[in-house]
Amino acid sequence: MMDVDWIPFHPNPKTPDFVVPEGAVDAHCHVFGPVAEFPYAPERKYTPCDAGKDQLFALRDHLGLSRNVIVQATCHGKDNRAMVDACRAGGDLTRGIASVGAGVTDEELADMHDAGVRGVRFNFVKRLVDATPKEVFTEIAERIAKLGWHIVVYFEAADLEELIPFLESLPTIIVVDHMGRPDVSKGVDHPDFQRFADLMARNENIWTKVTCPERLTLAGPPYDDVIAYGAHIVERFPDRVIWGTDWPHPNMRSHMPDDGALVDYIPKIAPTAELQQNLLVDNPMRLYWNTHDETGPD
Ligand code: 0GY
Repeated sequence: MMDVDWIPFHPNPKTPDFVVPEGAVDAHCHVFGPVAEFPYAPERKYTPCDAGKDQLFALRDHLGLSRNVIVQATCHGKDNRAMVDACRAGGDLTRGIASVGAGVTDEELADMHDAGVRGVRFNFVKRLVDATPKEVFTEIAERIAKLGWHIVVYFEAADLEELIPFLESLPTIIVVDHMGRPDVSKGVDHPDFQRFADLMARNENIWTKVTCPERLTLAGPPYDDVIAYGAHIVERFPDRVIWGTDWPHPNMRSHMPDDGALVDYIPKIAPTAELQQNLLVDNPMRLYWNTHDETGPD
């Protein structure tokens, strides 16, 4: 049974007014279950509604998007079967990001690579996961670097300062979820957000997803209070930003966004055709579709 206060994804998102460029990638989305086929992990911190690959691919088509990067959701723990199954079903239109432990075997990594997995996620958000020692993450990072994979990192703004040395020690590209989750009551120029922007400025390995205005907002839709944050990052780092829906929007307890409205938000943070092409096509294609694809794992 899903959590009593769980809000299911929007049943009927609008057709976006903004027409995305040809080949646009939803570079942050998830699949949940379906539980009858892919049970949720016993250690999960929430129990969602089912949200399977067929619904995800239907949303992709409805929004005019072309490709998906499916990020392993914490409700499935380190059991990547639902994500891998979706990647295999989506074929070359789909890539994945896994969650693995130190015990993952080389064969399992190779199998995931074959399915389209191109990275792992290190999660530091305490309400979502039990803590993993940094030494374990370091060991995993060294192994996946050999596959040409990268690392997606999820943390809350308050934890960034402590995490910086660790992030800068990692051997791959790092993609930070949701701009490091800034507190949007503070303003773009606040030292907390500038700490994140400065990190990106000095370290070219650090990319970010300019995602989740619906999570960061204090004002609610249409998320005008988040625009300045995304616009700042897109303008400063046009070659290291990617975008995604975050469908089916885990743990949105305040409201459920209309995914079509999330697409309409894109030109507010990427106002020119060139920035939109970078954000939605060129950057995610470079990161997820061009590395090691011909050769497979080393
Ligand atoms: C997100 C955000 C959240 C959840 C997860 O894997 C997850 O459970 O990522 C969240 O609750 O903030 O990026 O989907």
